[in-house]
Amino acid sequence: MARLRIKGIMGVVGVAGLLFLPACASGSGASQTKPEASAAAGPAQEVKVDMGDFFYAPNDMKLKAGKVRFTLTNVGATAHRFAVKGGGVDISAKNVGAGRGSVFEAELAPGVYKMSCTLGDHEKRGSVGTITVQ
Ligand SMILES: [Cu+2]
Repeated sequence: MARLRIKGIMGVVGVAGLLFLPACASGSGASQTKPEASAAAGPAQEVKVDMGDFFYAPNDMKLKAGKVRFTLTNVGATAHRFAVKGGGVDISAKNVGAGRGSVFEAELAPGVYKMSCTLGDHEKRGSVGTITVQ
């Protein structure tokens, strides 16, 4: 019985230690942030976009200014592309084949952007949407 009780206390201490260590580490890391790293202050926003024939889902998104990581999934039967245009920004991910995925990162300032597939006439057929960054 005595041994069991000691083990129980040790277990609690062990868990508390595990919880405390990561919190402490992240706190000191933030205070030591270098100027070059501050551009990516905080984690990138994660956005998932399904690209289909011919649509984007979602096709109207609202994001916060800063780094955005678009996780693209081509749910269509033909290749698609993800391009972001507006406010001096004109960037594009590489073509994503049917059934494939891709990750595309962009640094976006406040403004309204058009996201579209610039392959063929896909935009006209519906592969287009709006990104509003605040
Ligand atoms: Cu397309």
